[in-house]
Amino acid sequence: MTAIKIPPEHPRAESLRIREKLVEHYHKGVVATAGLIAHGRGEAFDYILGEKTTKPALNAIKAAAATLLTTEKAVISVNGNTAALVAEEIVRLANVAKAKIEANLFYRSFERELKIKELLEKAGAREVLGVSEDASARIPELGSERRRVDPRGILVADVVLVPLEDGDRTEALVKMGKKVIAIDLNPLSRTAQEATITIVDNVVRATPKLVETTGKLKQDLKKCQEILLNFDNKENLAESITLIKERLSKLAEKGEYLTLEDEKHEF
Ligand code: PTJ
Repeated sequence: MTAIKIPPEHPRAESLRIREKLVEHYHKGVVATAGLIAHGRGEAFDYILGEKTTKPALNAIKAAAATLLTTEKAVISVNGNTAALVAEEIVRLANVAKAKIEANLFYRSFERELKIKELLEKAGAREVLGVSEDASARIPELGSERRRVDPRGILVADVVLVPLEDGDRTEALVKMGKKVIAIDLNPLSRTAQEATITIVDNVVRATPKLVETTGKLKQDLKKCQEILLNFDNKENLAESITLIKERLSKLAEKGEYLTLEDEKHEF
């Protein structure tokens, strides 16, 4: 499979580059077939959101960073799409937040687990939990393959970061008393609605921002507590949905095609 050459001046160059990365990792066996479909769904929401990190997303990123820094056992759950798009940022986040990394797949196969582990190790990860028989524990009341977790990782975590997740596991993890930080472009998804903190943003933009914010807040635990005291996930999600509504109304009022590039909206 030959990768296409994306002209840098193409108005959708960045979006095409992300697609190509996923397709490339699909052919390498990292991304599940359904991962390509999931990305398309994400792209649609991203387009509507203006392909920018919005104010509510930034607030959620701050709350996520504060949570990672004020909890004892943080675990970053990595699936195929996340590994393909942001492996290096995941490793940086794990280092700055002192979090563990665990592979956890919906479409689980030993081959994919291994490929994701290799990819993360190549990006600098010292340890990747949850591979093969290491995933020997089970999340109660969960039917999917995501129920299989590492007893040193997700099972005993007090906070789990779940980029691009399905709703069932988020619900199950919350039921187990864990805090769940979701990164999901769809503010209406069950994951978004059930998580403790929902970052409605593209994992490609949100993860580096989360690394940066965690680094900045690291020395200021008082500030972390203040951020958490003032954060309400339901209110923040409602703000994301309102932004979508307002943006669509604005575009409809203009009555003409408006590209993301020439739009001057303030988030
Ligand atoms: O690698 P596996 O086997 O664990 O499978 C991973 C997928 C993503 C296929 C699996 O978890 C799945 O089927 O997920 P869903 O139920 O399709 O949900 C994915 C969610 O992520 C949807 O709400 C999408 O809108 C959202 N999404 C897709 N791409 C991005 C995204 N959110 C943030 N950034 C993205 N790039």
